[in-house]
Amino acid sequence: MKWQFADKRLEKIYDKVEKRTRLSKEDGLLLFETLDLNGVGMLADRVRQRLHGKKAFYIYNQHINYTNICKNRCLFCAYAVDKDDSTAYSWDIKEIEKRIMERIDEPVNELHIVGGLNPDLPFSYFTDLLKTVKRLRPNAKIKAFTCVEIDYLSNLSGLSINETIAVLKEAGLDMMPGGGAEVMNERVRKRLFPRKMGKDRWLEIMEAVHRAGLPSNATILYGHIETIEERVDHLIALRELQDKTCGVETNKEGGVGRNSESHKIGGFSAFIPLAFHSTNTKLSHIPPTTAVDDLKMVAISRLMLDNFPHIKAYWVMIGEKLAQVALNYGADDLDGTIIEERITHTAGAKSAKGLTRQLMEDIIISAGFIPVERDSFYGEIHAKHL
Ligand code: V47
Ligand code: SF4
Repeated sequence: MKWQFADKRLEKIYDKVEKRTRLSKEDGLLLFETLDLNGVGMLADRVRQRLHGKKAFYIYNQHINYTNICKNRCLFCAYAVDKDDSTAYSWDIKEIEKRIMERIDEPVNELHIVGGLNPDLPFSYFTDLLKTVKRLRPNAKIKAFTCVEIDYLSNLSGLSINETIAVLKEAGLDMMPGGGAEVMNERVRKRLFPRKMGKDRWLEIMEAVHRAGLPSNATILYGHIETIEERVDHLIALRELQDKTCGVETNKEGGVGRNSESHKIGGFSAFIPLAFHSTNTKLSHIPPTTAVDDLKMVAISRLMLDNFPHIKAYWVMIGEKLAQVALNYGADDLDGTIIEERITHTAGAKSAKGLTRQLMEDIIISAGFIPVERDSFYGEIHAKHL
């Protein structure tokens, strides 16, 4: 029986989804405007089930936020401070080594490493950091540095973007996280992150990263001053870049749920909507996102990003409970077990600091899905069949 939409306008999107026709900007706007949340969720779930069936992925990972000193001082960021702030820190290589060794007996598969732009750190710090982590954790993958850090490191070293990526890759960089794009729009950038790069530069660096054979993720920071149209434009810009690098051989070892093949779907692996948390920021008057907005953002990302293999429900930002529900609204990945996430928790996130593997699997199983522990390239490590 065909789904009965509360908002009949969604029927034309249903037809497109069934025929695998790409959704337009107008479709994206309608999906945000409609109050028929379950209708939007059902559409996203059809795509999600087509791609991944009942599988829900997660990774055993560790976050390393090496410094909170940052010269950019974006208005939405609670994490960054000035050098002379009482909470300022910058971990030297010995400290990084200590943090890795503290958890060396755990089966960590991925190190997620990002930090502020701290002018006191020389370029050699970053290559030493990668080499040290690789030496201590040779079997784990290193997902590190946003486009903002790559741009900064290129300026710091005097190397071109391509040369910078090559040097970092040689030192151990395996893939890049999705941060730094925020909302790719000049109006929003000028008001919230004027010192940070704009859309064209972010896309240019991501393209270079993909062409160098490194996969990456992409994100959107939503729930502040951005309009619905700006969200849709952001998604379409990412979709276009993914189309553009389709055919470029990014060496994803495991590929998208496959083994030992390079894949041909473009360099983005996963898209992660990041819900804005305003506590301790210069935008503390902005209320938290609602559950409806969080679920719609996940579902519409799944529908608009037809060339992205994975959509993450980032439990750190939307909480474990809503992330569980999001598995029915288009998400197929809950990110990681994570210990010591700092960026969102400094901005008031109430979610746990980390999840055990057992808790992660319980969350997935009780939502009716099959937990699949994965590596950074979505190679399956362990699937718990029900
Ligand atoms: O770019 C900063 C965001 C991002 C706040 O690729 C905030 O797997 C909410 O990119 N409220 C960094 N968000 C985090 C990131 C990420 C996270 C998880 C997984 C992956 C991945 C990437 O955090 C920044 C910015 O958009 N952010 N401040 C805040 N107050
Ligand atoms: Fe610095 Fe990143 Fe925070 Fe902006 S979001 S102030 S670049 S750490």
